[in-house]
Amino acid sequence: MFSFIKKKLGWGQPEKADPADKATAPEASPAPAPAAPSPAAAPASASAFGLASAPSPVAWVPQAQDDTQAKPTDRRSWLDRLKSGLRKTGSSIAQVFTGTRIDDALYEELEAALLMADAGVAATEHLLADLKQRVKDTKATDPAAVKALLADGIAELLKPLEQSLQIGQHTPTVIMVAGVNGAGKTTTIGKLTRHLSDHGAQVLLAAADTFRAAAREQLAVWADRNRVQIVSQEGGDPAAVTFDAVTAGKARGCDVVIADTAGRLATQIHLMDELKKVKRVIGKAMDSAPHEVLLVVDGNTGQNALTQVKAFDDALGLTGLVVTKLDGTAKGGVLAAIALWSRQRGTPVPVYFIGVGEGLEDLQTFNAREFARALLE
Ligand SMILES: Nc1nc2c(ncn2[C@@H]2O[C@H](COP(=O)(O)OP(=O)(O)OP(=O)(O)O)[C@@H](O)[C@H]2O)c(=O)[nH]1
Ligand SMILES: [Mg+2]
Repeated sequence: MFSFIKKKLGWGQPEKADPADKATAPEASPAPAPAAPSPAAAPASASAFGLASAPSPVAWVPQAQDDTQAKPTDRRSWLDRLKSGLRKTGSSIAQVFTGTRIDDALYEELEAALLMADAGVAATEHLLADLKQRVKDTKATDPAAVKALLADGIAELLKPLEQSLQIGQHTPTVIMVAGVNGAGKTTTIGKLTRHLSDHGAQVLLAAADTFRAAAREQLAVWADRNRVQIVSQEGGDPAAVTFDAVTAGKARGCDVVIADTAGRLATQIHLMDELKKVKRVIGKAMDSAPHEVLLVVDGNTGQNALTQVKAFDDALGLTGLVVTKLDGTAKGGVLAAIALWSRQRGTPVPVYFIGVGEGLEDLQTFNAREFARALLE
């Protein structure tokens, strides 16, 4: 799920054996978190990361492509949910290939199906042109073969989005999380925190959504469940809370600081300015930070997801995405649109995780090939 820069002791080891815990929702955590971190809990120093001696990243959590022995069942059932989520839409790209001929009618139907699946005009045109070229090159003659070529084309387009979140290059690694209201920011942070702390990382959460009291409480619940530290202030300023959290994270030698921010629309200028200020202030608290600026997007929002990505990128310079709720009515094609936009941007904005439900195990790494297949089933 993540790549961690190898730490001298304990890191890079397989996931802790606690299958029952993983299979259930986070309520399973036995003990409550300390309200405030004690100095005694102070942790690994920055020197604990052997960057110079161990420069290669170590993947910890099962990934479909390189860790098939650990928890294959989890990954499979998750993939089934992704498939059934995408199937729900009835966008039926697969339907296009049930005939016997490859002709203009097939390409027209495919164009309509891709547009219906939220791929957008540009990515649809790109995929059609790419497919025609592949058909020509391979001299494919039946629709089933053409469908496989389309899967190749989609996987190739999506491939640059498939990257691991890197943790451990900085102490702490500071991650700022943004997105529109209800996209799944806080839930994603909770799931991520659980995975990180399960692997021995010391996490500190910044409750920078000071807009609603309930938001602070929601994050505190996740901190409790995961037994990690949290910095929050009643009615505080989001930038001030984040500054305090990063400063505390540095002083306590935390591995990761994650800042939860309030949901907002990119069109709300003053709220976007507030977010920019949070980012600036993180940089004041720690020179190289934030190391990641993640946008959480709800996969159900279709082409609007691309609009959000562009707008938040303009304001903040995104380093990664989390696409949630692909178990709902999401059509998935928007990832092709994001991939094409990423290509034009020069540097891709990777999709670190995708979410297919509310449970812990429902946040998984993005795999381009799996996703392409799921889209065409
Ligand atoms: N079905 C499904 N629900 C999800 C997923 N991710 C999050 N949710 C749900 O979406 C709802 C909103 O999630 P939050 O994490 O509170 O969203 P948020 O972006 O923090 O919301 P605000 O802070 O209000 O902007 C919750 O009910 C979550 O359980 C997912 O992948 N699938
Ligand atoms: Mg929230």
